[in-house]
Amino acid sequence: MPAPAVAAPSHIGIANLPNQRHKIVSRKGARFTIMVLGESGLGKTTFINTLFTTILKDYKKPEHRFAKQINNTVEIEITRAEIEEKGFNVQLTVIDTPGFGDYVNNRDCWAPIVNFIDDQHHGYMKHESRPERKNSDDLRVHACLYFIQPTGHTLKPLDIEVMKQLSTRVNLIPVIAKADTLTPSDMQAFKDRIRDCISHHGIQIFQATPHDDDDAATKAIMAASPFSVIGSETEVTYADGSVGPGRQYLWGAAEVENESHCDFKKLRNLLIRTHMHDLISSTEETHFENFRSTKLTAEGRSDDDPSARARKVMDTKMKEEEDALRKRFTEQVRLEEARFRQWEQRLIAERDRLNQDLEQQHRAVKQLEDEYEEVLALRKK
Ligand SMILES: Nc1nc2c(ncn2[C@@H]2O[C@H](COP(=O)(O)OP(=O)(O)O)[C@@H](O)[C@H]2O)c(=O)[nH]1
Ligand SMILES: [Mg+2]
Repeated sequence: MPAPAVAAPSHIGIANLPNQRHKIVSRKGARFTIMVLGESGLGKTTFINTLFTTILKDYKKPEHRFAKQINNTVEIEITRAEIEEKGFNVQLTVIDTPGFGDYVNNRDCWAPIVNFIDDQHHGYMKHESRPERKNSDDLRVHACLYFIQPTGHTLKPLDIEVMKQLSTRVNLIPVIAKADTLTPSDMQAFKDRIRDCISHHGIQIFQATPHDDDDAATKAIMAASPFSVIGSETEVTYADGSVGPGRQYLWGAAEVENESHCDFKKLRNLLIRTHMHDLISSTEETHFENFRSTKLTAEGRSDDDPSARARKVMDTKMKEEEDALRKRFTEQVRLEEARFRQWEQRLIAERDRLNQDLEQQHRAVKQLEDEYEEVLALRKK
């Protein structure tokens, strides 16, 4: 049974972004980065092209594309476009990955991608303390679309493994590829099994929260997850006479932007319209903070880490210097104290000597007085 249709405006816009639950922090606009991931041949590249074509219909600015080597083996392709509405800018970046699962040994085939995601957090963490940092290299992933093969059965062990790795690092959004290859009832049963599998394995996927109690659109969007998508770079005539992206078959067309054919529109609304800000803020507040605290704890422990080792050497050196200083200080105090005691002794001796002097003087005066008295007494006689 197809999910209920959502009453959404007909064109893609980001005008209501500032009306989302929180205000976007930067006046300059936001950076929003989506990554697509999954086995090769599932239609990831086609999906990206479909997404850009349908978004950029309304925008004149040219998109640009470039490839980036993330290690010696993996090359990612980056597509960028600035989308703008009513003076509000979003720099949309989509990262296409080459896909994995083509090799006999798939163990750790996702490692370069997971490392790439971590590297972005790490790069940002290093730049965080520098106010003059350059933002253009920031490729922190706000939404990771994981493409699932439309087998009609359930998730493969490889999917489970990769999704587990991703779910602690990014907002993970599962997507069922090539929705046109399953009948609606098979699709529904497939979705149910995937949902069970995800919760059974404790995989954390992105949960769009409704913006208020009667946010029916968000509820309908989340009810459709995992999102089924159809990708196409060609346009077809829809059953209602309109023209849009789709795949033409003898029996008719699979319509990308038809909500009873697939969830492409719901997914696009979630990403570009209703929950872009939630995806950005949860990346910064939850995933980046998770990364940072794990990283800092690990650095504190690790002896293999060169920076931790350097810090340790530094600590030891500082402690030695401190000890030497304390020793010098104690010695100085001891000498000063001895000097003071000698001085004190000298003062006491001097005082005693003066007191004796004084006593002698007193005695002399007394004697003179006595003699004087005697003389006076003699004279009176
Ligand atoms: N039936 C069907 N085929 C698709 C769909 N999306 C892409 N394809 C086809 O699948 C093949 C692989 O697509 P591609 O985008 O290169 O897959 P990627 O390796 O995941 O990037 C191409 O022949 C596409 O035309 C879809 O939604 N339905
Ligand atoms: Mg591709």
